[in-house]
Amino acid sequence: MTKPILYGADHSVYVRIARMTLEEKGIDYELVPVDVFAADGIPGWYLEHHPFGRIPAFEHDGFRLFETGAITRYADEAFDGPALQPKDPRARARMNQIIGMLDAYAYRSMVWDVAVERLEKEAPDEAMIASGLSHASTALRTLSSLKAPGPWLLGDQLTLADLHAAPIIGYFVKVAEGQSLLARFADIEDWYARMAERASFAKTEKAD
Ligand SMILES: N[C@@H](CCC(=O)N[C@@H](CS)C(=O)NCC(=O)O)C(=O)O
Repeated sequence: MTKPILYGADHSVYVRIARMTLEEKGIDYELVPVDVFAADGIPGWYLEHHPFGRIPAFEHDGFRLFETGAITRYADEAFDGPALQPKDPRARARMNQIIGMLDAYAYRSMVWDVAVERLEKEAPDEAMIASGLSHASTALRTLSSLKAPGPWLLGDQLTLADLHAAPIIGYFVKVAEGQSLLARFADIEDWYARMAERASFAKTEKAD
């Protein structure tokens, strides 16, 4: 089998989720840079990999995928390495619930409405940041209520839910408001500190 290819940029939260998964599995892969925010638009060739022009996209022996959740589940199931999904149906459903919740309700509010707005805008939209923080608070409270006892979100097994959540929260805590909100959820703050110590997290950290 040939080395899988991941298309994307190292600043992207979703690319980082896929990269952390590949790192945790011990899969050797190639990261092919794609700039979806390029001044002259998304490269035409890339739309054949991802018709919506988002990152990441993935390719393995001619098999192409987009959508991070599909990529990470494939990487877990098609390659050797530690299993990143629980076998128990209820634990697996909980993992999938957390991933779905993060995609639907946490990513936009934490990353775009709060962190990007605060970091990148000359005149940040304070109403957008306040609304983002309110959604982020609900997401963190829910994550805390869904978290199983133990070091990781599902308990003793590190799963795709941990690898999905860490890059989103990692972006959120780039700003002071993110850090203070996270500090109100001690179990999630402790979990995040454990995630931040993992080699897969350090290796995929974008140098500013
Ligand atoms: N549903 C997609 C979301 C991917 C996504 O939104 N990626 C961001 C980067 S973190 C992106 O490509 N943004 C470009 C844009 O919004 O135009 C997935 O799961 O892969």
